[in-house]
Amino acid sequence: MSQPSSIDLNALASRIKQWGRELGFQAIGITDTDLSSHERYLQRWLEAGHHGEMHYMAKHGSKRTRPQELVPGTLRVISARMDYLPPEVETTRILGQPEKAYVSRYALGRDYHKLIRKRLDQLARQIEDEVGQIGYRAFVDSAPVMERALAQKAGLGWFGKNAMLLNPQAGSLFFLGELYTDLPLPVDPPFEREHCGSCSSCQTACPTNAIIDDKVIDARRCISYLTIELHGSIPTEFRRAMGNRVYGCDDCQLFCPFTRFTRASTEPDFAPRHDLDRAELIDLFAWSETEFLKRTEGSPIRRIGYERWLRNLAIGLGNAPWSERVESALRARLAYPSDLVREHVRWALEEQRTRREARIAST
Ligand code: B12
Ligand code: SF4
Ligand code: SF4
Repeated sequence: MSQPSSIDLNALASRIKQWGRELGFQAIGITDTDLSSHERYLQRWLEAGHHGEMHYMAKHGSKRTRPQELVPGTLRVISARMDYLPPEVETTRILGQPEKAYVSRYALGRDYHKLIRKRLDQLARQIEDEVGQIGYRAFVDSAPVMERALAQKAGLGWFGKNAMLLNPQAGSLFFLGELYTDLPLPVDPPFEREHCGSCSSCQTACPTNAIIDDKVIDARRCISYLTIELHGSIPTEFRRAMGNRVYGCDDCQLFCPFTRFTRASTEPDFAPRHDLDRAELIDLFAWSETEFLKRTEGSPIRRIGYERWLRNLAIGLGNAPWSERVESALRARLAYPSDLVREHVRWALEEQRTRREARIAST
């Protein structure tokens, strides 16, 4: 850092928040780097194996909870929130239409990582225009950073029982991103008040009972993990409960009373592409690999690859109401050259067969 010593850091902090809003962030907070109280929660979670196959969660040791070990010289973290729910997109109604695919509402449009990192870099450059060169690094999601803990400390919201960071005026359908910086900015007060009270709607709503304690998710049970992070076979015990959720899951947010305060995002990048907010399972299952690659270009969905896409959709179709069309779409994939896909297709056909027989028996 090589800034003049005469900078008014209080005025700069206010301007950073103003610039942040102009760049499309809905909230900006500033905090220090002390995450010692969160270290033990993370440790406990890892020791219990709740991270499943996400080895990257354990790999970086204390770098995750000690920002200065990740980026030497870091003094402050500027935490930023960006809302993502596009306007006029259905949520729970699609969950109630089992022939449709439910794709997590954060994943309907273009990937958020690049967009948010770019905006954070722009924010850093605006700061540099004002004060000269600073040390900084922008993060969003993928780095060993405790994003929710930093956001809570920076005053952006509280940890709900569903482990999400919630804001009383905006719910939780937002992304978080950070700028680590060596600027000694004044810090904001942490968000101390917890608004959950006696509510436990998220725990009741979770289809797979993944919220095993207040603020604690066993990722191995979470549909988000099962559909996005897990590489192999999805344990059969969760398949029926997954319903039509084929990429991520939003239930613990959709059934949260604070979600009604969600503000729609007008970011064009988050607008749904290829009707992913309302597509039929059967139509997505018919995509060829080339179509999948083309249609998910620039989308977060692409990272799971075609095989896992078919795996997830096969479960959705197994849970769909019986129909000749669904059965024949599944049968057409019985010879697909992947054990993983074939195994899920066989399971789905068995579910469809049971439903067909029950239908015949009742007529
Ligand atoms: C690993 C991960 C996952 C895993 C594990 C989830 C989990 N709960 O850890 C899986 C794949 C399941 C997942 C799912 C989702 N994720 Co995710 N995920 C992450 C990631 C990469 C790390 C999270 C982490 O550190 N987990 C470890 C645990 C121990 O930390 P934690 O859950 O935050 O838990 C804290 C609290 O439990 C707290 N705590 C525990 N007890 C107590 C007690 C008290 C008194 C207090 C104060 C605190 C406290 O301490 C813990 C440590 O700080 C972050 C990005 C990042 N780098 O931070 C995104 C992130 C958390 N995910 C995000 C999103 C959007 C999702 C999904 C909604 C996606 C979807 N629709 O499918 C779901 C939601 C699931 C849920 N209810 O958490 C957003 C959350 C935004 C927000 N508003 O909170 C993040 C921040 C990414 C981003 N940049 O926007 N995710
Ligand atoms: S994302 Fe879905 S499966 Fe995961 S904890 Fe929330 S409701 Fe449960
Ligand atoms: S559903 Fe209720 S308990 Fe869960 S996070 Fe929302 S307010 Fe808190």
